[in-house]
Amino acid sequence: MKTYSTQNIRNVVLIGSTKSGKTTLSEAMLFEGKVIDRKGTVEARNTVSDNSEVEQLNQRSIFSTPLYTEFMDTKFNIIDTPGADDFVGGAVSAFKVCETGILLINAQQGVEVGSEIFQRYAETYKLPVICGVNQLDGEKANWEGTLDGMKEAFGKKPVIIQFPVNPGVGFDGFVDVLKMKYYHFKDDLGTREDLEIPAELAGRAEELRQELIERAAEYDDTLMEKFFDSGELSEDEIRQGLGIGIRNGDVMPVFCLSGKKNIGVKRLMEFTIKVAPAPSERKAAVIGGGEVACDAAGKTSLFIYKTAVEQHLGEVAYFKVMSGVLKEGMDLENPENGDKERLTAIYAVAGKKKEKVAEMQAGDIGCTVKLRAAKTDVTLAVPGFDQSYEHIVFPASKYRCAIKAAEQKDEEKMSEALSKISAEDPTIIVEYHKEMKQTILMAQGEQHVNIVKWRLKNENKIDMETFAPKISYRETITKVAAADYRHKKQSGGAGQFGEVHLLICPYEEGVEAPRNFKIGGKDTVLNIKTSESFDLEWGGKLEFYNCVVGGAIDARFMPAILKGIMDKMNEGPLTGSLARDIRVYVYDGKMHPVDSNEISFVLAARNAFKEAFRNAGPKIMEPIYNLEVMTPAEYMGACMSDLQNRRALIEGMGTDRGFSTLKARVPLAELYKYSTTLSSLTSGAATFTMEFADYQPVPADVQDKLLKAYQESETEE
Ligand SMILES: Nc1nc2c(ncn2[C@@H]2O[C@H](COP(=O)(O)OP(=O)(O)O)[C@@H](O)[C@H]2O)c(=O)[nH]1
Ligand SMILES: [Mg+2]
Repeated sequence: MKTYSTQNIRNVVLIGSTKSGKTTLSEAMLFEGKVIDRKGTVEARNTVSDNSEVEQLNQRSIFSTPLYTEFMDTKFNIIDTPGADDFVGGAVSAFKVCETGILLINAQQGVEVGSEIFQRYAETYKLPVICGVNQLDGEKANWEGTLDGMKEAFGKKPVIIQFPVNPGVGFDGFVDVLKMKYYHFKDDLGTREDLEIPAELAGRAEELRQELIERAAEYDDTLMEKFFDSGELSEDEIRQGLGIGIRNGDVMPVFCLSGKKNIGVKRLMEFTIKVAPAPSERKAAVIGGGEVACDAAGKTSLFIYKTAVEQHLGEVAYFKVMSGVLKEGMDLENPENGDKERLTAIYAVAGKKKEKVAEMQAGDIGCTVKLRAAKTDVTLAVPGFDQSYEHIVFPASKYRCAIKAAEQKDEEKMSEALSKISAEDPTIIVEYHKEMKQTILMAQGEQHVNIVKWRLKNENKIDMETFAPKISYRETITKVAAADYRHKKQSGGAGQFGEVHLLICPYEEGVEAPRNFKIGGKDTVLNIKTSESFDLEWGGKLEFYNCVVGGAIDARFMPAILKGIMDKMNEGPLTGSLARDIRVYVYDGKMHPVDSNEISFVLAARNAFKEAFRNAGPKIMEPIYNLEVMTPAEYMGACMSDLQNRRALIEGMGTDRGFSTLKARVPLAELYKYSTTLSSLTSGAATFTMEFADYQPVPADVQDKLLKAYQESETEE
């Protein structure tokens, strides 16, 4: 393969709902560019793109796949992405290295949830979008219906460049109102005749051309003037105007396609090459501010956007050359940590097919193998470059579950396999939760987790079990209570003796420690001699006051008393959860001249604290999350009543980009598998985000249940 210059490279990412035909279209693009001489099909499991075993057996795209084709003297890099929201990580990392998105809409289905979700992502990540209405050859193809849906979902953005002739099984061509031609297809191999527009379609074509010109004029003053003066714009001027609109995200040009029958594929690529942004237009932001131009004259740098373990190759790192020229054998380093890497070989990639090349210019996408440490999201550059590209911002996890290997002996093997999976797919996060003593898997959805299970089973022979994660409850008190405890042991050798009188009350931020109490029916003023304040590791406070008078307990036993209390704070008396927000006053006690020692006071304090806690209106607190749901308006009622069953506190409703939004505070305990439920309630049309807010006491009935469950588990042990 020849070396392509930055001006002759285009990077596009294919997006759209599942089964819109992205993989089939990518195959057609490779065929048009003669990178392959026979087209595979998704059904026959022989496409270039869906080439991993897990994808072929599941008959769907799960990873993003880099491909390329050569067309009009341009290297047209394509990243095919999975359509399901659960596998969105692949698309989001592709957004980092592509300048344009091609959004496919299935004309047999109209605008689908997936189309809207991806359009929303493209907007969020500021990716210019060109739209292909695909599968126009399908039995149920509905052009007008699809267009109506697009206007509803995308507002004014869609601008028609082409309309189909004979949509449905006889689909054999389209009228292009930019070129003012009728393109007719003679076979399924994309053999095209360029014809005059037939008389019966001329009126419609004229009308759409006028609309196109008006829209193209909208984004540039000179074009607008010319349009006012002459009512016309040239083909190049239309492209120029559309180009501006596309870059601003105001225009989404609409093309006609059948990826399966190779109709419209060439025209779409031609337009993309001529009108969509070139890599050289995009500057990439670096950590700490500043930008680097995508210029072959600059210092060499690349960004790894994906890694995968592949058969016969080991770990493959997929990158974009961000600046300069990358040459085979170059020594680069990771500017973030100084790690050195040699790029012994570089390849142009079309799925499994990897073609060795000697160099790649800024803007190109390729891969390398056998890097020592660099993974997804890492910059490599020549020494002295000293800047790292901003990291990919992945959507937050929407699904959390606890996991363990079905066979204890596989535990370590599983954790190794999982760390490989999460290096390939950073939207899989595995963490050990120290407090709950559970391993937690975070992902984009239940399907995403199922694929992880599948891979462990099929690629590593490990069965992984998933279950609801334990909730990190907290315990606190609501009232004042006092308790005394004497620890005494006098059998055999040395005796043990310690007696502690203490009082506890709730801690409130910003309130001074109270001093006046009723202890045993008597008004008492506690005089704080020394006080210690602890910010607990698990959140909240413990304040510890020494109020002992008359030397009833030596100061040297105070640390032991504190330790006894901390023991119980670590394992709350109600359910064994961590306790928080408590003030403890140690105000009296007794020592024995011989038998008193530290352990005696630890035990006395532990028991006194435990008893006081039980009498102080103890409460279990649970983590509350701020939840924000985005849904089409028609599902708002269903989402709302579902949330009410989850003890949610609805905080507000609104609208955002055509969606209804709902904000609520919801206990974490009620959010297990929420993404699955929300998806089935809304046919997959809604999304949500969740974020930890604070701890709140649980309602009485929930507290009773938790207490009972804890008592049962205690007696079992
Ligand atoms: N009729 C018709 N079917 C198509 C077309 N493109 C894809 N398909 C079919 O739609 C299904 C999904 O295609 P695929 O390329 O895997 O879609 P993806 O999920 O977007 O990658 C497969 O059964 C394809 O054969 C098309 O242009 N016309
Ligand atoms: Mg696919």
